[in-house]
Amino acid sequence: MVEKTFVMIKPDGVTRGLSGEIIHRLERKGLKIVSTKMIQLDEKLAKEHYKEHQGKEFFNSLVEFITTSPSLAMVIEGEDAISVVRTLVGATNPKEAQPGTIRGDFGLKTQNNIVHASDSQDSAKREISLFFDRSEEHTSELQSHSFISYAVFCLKKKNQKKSTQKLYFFSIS
Ligand code: 3AN
Repeated sequence: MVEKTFVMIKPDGVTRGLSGEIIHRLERKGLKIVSTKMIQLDEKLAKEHYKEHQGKEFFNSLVEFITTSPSLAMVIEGEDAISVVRTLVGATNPKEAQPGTIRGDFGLKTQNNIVHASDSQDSAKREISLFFDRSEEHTSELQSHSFISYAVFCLKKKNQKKSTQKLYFFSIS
């Protein structure tokens, strides 16, 4: 099933210059970025985002860390995107995360574990609406359709100048 999930490269991932590497891994897998923004979480948004951890001993320090500098928030779309992205991200504790996963390859600390990814359909829905307005939500299908329409329009225009008309078909995965 095609799903949308919320992914956020946290302040440590952004400041260490890992955003490109992380996006590269997601895109190479076949997932699409359908919304994105750089955002510095304020305390209110951080507490809301991590509300399931309210009361835990690491909560205040987690809120402090996540609000220190900007994060890169994204909506990622694809087949079973929620579980696929969780697999690519790896275990919460980077020391235990498998090599080949983002946390397994780039992290050592549980709190500063580089990237957040929704863990269920309910959290994905909640987190996407927390960070993005409806007007900022796109779908990969629309991206492809718009691009194909534009490409066909350009080719038709080009071919109008010639006496023979050719039809080109594009396939975009
Ligand atoms: P995940 O991000 O793998 O879904 P959660 O939801 O258990 O893990 O935790 C949310 C975030 O809280 C983690 N990404 C990490 O930054 C922080 N965190 C979780 N457990 C701890 C811990 N024991 N000590 C410090 N920070 C933690």
